[in-house]
Amino acid sequence: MASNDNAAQDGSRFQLYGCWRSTCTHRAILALRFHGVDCDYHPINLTAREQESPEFLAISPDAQVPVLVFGDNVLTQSLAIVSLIESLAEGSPADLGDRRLFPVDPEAKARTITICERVSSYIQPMTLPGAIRRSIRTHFSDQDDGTFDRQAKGFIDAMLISNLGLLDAVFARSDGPFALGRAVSAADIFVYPQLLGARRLGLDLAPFPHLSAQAEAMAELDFVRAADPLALSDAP
Ligand SMILES: N[C@@H](CCC(=O)N[C@@H](CS)C(=O)NCC(=O)O)C(=O)O
Repeated sequence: MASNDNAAQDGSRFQLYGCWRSTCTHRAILALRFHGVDCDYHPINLTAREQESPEFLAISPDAQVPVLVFGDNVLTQSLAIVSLIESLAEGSPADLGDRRLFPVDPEAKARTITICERVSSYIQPMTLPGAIRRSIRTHFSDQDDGTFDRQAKGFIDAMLISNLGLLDAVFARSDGPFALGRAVSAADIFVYPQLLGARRLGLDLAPFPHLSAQAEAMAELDFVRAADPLALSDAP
């Protein structure tokens, strides 16, 4: 596991284990950049199954990224990581004001988490053909004539299209390019990496005009540029 060392600016020290093509890692980096926090980035090569190596399993037995280590704490699950980053920023001397990923208003906060959940539960798992293919094959199939891969791709595309359609309808009700309007929230940092991932899978986003507008608006923001996964040390 290689390491890319950057000193934390606020005196904290975060170790982030991730992978350039992991949308969940991208969420964590977006949250760190949003709050202007740096980290030491440790790339885990998912293609080489480095997440299953004894060294990585000793850090996190979940065999998944992202993993955020700070002090004695080892955190998995990007929603928990994003929430922790915001809570720690809240505790720092600077007043967050409106610059929050999770709105203070309870109803807006719940809507934010609803969108994060749709991405986490119904979309992101579908964009991991490697993990899905491996586990379905292990349990149900020993065929390798290409039928399985064609069926898996059809299933993945159908799930993606229906869930992106549901999200597009949510964004259609917003009065700005972002999920909740003109200010970025955690919902946006969950949705944006998925849109990049869907494009990588060859999916046309044109049928989702509100999501396309969000992707364009996000790409213009400084903190999003600073979190570009293609700038990570393990990116191709
Ligand atoms: N719900 C978890 C999902 C984590 C996850 O699925 N990570 C992927 C990369 S995005 C992974 O590590 N996959 C390992 C594999 O493909 O074996 C989160 O939000 O952090």
